[in-house]
Amino acid sequence: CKGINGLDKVVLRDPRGSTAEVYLYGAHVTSWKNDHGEELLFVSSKAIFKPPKAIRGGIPICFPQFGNHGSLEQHGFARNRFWSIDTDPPPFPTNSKSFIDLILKPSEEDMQKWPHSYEFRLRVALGTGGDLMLTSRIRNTNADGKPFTFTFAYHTYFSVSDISEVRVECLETLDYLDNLQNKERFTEQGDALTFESEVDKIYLSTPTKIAILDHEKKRTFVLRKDGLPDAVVWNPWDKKAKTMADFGDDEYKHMLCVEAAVVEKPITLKPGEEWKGRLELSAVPSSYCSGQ
Ligand code: TA6
Repeated sequence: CKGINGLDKVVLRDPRGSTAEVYLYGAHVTSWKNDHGEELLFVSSKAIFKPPKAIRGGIPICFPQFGNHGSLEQHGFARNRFWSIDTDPPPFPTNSKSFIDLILKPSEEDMQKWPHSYEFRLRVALGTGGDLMLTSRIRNTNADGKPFTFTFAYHTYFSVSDISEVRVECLETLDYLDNLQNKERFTEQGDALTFESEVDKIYLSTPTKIAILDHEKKRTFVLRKDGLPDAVVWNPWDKKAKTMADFGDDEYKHMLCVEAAVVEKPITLKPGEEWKGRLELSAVPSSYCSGQ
């Protein structure tokens, strides 16, 4: 169906009532609601749904480059391209009742910037418990025998009631690169992460499960990931928020990015090889012990 500015989008509905919406532009998930109809992702009220600008919020797909770690535009070009619905995907079993398969192949223009051919298949699926599952399958289809190397992130914006009441668990004691200090490497001290200023850290070799506790909403987001060893934690806070035209001055209080990613050790694929990166998001009552 048609979304904002007439952009095509797909709406997924689970029989229990949870929903998700994904725009073909950027294969960009912009909404994930639980079975009470509560929106769990953050999208800025000033988001610009107009190519070639990336939509501010939801789950931007960062490929073939995360951040400015390379020669391409920030976060690569996949989030700024029109994807197609993959009507004939290779067999890929799922127990989801509601999912969509999208595919991106390089345009001539993209081949100028990144001279490789690939098939990037993204499956967005709603699980029976209202979980949101994203699976990326990226295959090198270079005819010239050339391998290629990429970095990647699901740049997920979570909706939170008050950033100063949010904790992130499972990243304690890990090393991270601090984007605010020249990407220098540090070690996280002891306790769960809390937020009182701008943060932009790439945690390295993180566990497969990360928990985001929203105290006020009595809700815990749980990220489960596979093939995505790193996790980026970002909140622009007040000063940086004011510099972003597509982001409200106060919106930093109601969002947190925790991004399942591959940054420290880029992926190299030979022709014919395929990489898979899976992210499963769930939102559970906060009595949930994130240690489970
Ligand atoms: O994921 C954190 C980050 O790399 C920050 O440095 C900040 O630039 C953010 O992504 C947003 O990037 P964007 O290009 O979407 O404005």
